[in-house]
Amino acid sequence: MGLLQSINSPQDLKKIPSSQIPALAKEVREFLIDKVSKTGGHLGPNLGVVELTIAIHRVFDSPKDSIVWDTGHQSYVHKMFTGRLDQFSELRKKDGISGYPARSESDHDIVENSHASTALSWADGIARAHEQTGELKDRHVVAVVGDGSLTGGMSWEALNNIASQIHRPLVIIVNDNGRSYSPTIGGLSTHLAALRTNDMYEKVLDWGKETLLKSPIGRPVFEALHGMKKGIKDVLAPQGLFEDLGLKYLGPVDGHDEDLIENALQVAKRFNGPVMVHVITEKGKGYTPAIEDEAEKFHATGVINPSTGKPINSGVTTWTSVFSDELVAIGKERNDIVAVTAAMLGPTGLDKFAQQFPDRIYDVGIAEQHATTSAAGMAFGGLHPVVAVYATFLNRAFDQLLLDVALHNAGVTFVLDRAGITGDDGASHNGIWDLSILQVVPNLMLSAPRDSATLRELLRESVKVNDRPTVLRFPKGSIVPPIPAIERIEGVDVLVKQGEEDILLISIGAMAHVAVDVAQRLSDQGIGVTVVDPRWIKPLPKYLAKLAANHRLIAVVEDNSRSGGTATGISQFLRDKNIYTPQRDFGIPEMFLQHASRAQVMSEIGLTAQDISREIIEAIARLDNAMSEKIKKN
Ligand SMILES: Cc1ncc(C[n+]2csc(CCOP(=O)(O)OP(=O)(O)O)c2C)c(N)n1
Repeated sequence: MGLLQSINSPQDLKKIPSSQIPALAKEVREFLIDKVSKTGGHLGPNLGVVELTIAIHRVFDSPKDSIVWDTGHQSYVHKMFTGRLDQFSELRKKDGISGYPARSESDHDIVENSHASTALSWADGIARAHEQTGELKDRHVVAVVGDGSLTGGMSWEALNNIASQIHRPLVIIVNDNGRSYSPTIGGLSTHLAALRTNDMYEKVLDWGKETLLKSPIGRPVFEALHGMKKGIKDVLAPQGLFEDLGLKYLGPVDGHDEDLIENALQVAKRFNGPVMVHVITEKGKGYTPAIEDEAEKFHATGVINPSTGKPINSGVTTWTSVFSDELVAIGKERNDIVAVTAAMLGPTGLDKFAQQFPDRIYDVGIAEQHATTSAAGMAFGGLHPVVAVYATFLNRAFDQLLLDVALHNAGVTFVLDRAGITGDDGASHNGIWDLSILQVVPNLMLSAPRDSATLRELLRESVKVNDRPTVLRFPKGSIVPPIPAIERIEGVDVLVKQGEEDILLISIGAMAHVAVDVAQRLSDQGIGVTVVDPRWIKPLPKYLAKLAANHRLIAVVEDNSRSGGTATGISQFLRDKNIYTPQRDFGIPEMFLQHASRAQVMSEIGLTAQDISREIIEAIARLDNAMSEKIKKN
């Protein structure tokens, strides 16, 4: 690892002779495979951007120049060249480096948001700021956006703005590997493919590289040729969408030929306006198991055996796989069920549905807003769409859910995977806001299954509702062992009933196993406890009010922000019924959670059975004291 170890900053990288770049790229790939196979992470995307990242840091001057990575999952190589090489053993671990750019780690990192399609807006804003402060000529702004992230609506809103300011320099690098997780879909990807597969154009590039770069005057001539490409391109491929928008288009450039990319970026850097450099890369480049993985090219992986690419912990049943199988079963019974994904067919478990019903699956690209409103249209047309997204990405589509789906009483089922604390992907990947934002949506029905049986059951109940939206949320990872109810009363599952009616523990979804553990600890202390799972948490079952009135203290346990979540909904529901039983809310404090394992985060914020039972015991002791004081006074 000689070359790589010698690089602590972009300045060091600039000193490496061009002839040694292929050897450096090889070292980077070996390093990535070695480290990411042990920690898990976005291996495929990073293997694809090795030469691109090298070229960016050799041509531009970060952090004076701003480099904005869209989504940020492909920033590992950037981290390696900006002083964090020795921290990769702790990638995505508590107190280790994040899997995304992080301002706390480096001045070279700008955008921490792991939600896609924001880079162009960020870059536009930074360039506007440079213009205001008079730094536009000295400080370049570079946005790196994947062809997948380019399908998101925000990218197009930004392009519309960027293209209208032809005097404002801004370099947009489209990292086109033809894929999001799976192949990118839609008209844009067809357009990129048309640009990409222009043989004659490639030949021009090859000729440029082979002949011109070898001669002493070759480089300037070659760069001029790049500048001329528009003309060539227009002749060969008249569908110049980006040029029609007003952007200078450069490319396509072979994204694994560092020399060529450097050249294109030099031209782009000197161009005095917005310019798009179209770079063609291969996801998983240099790693056979990734190349052979037709489904996702190792987009994101867990811990794997580096030589085979096989997962170390395989074969567990996940919440996702239970949903996946049940939806296929439902699909066989009902032709009106269709499924919608925003570029996440495999991760949401819709791949099985797609295989079984290829005509009833819609991959809309990274377009959660469009997915939601389009689903409203499908419901209007007589279908029952099931929109499967990660809980955190539903944030994007709140307005569409509120006003296109709920206002129109559309029978759409949203399935929110990765709800609650997801842990190692850091702040923006946690699904801890859905129960709060959904509380305010009129007509909406919301449920949270606690195990596989309730997941299947609630999914079936959800898709039966055709006159309003239903939402089902469950967490990441392997499913918990079954937690059977002792009885179901008026829709409420009673999970534990021990001793007097002291504590009513209302457990939301997958927190049931924690609630049952808390109950055991309380009853060990002689405190009576009833644990219930309301199953439907919006609207709340009326029977909950009856139970609340009969207990001395209510405790709500949920895997969501404490602000505005289910606990807030429950206390309002009870007050409206004139029930004033004291209530304690256990959930996630209103904060952004740093990356760590789920268990570490839970323990840090006090969402463990031990913490919760201790607080309940203290609360009931205080109530008892207050009561005995009152008795004494009388
Ligand atoms: C709003 C949003 N939806 C979904 C995702 C999940 N996601 C992460 S990366 C990715 C694919 C990105 O594709 P692309 O931009 O082409 O980058 P590549 O991984 O191919 O380099 C998706 C869908 C996300 N990060 N943000």
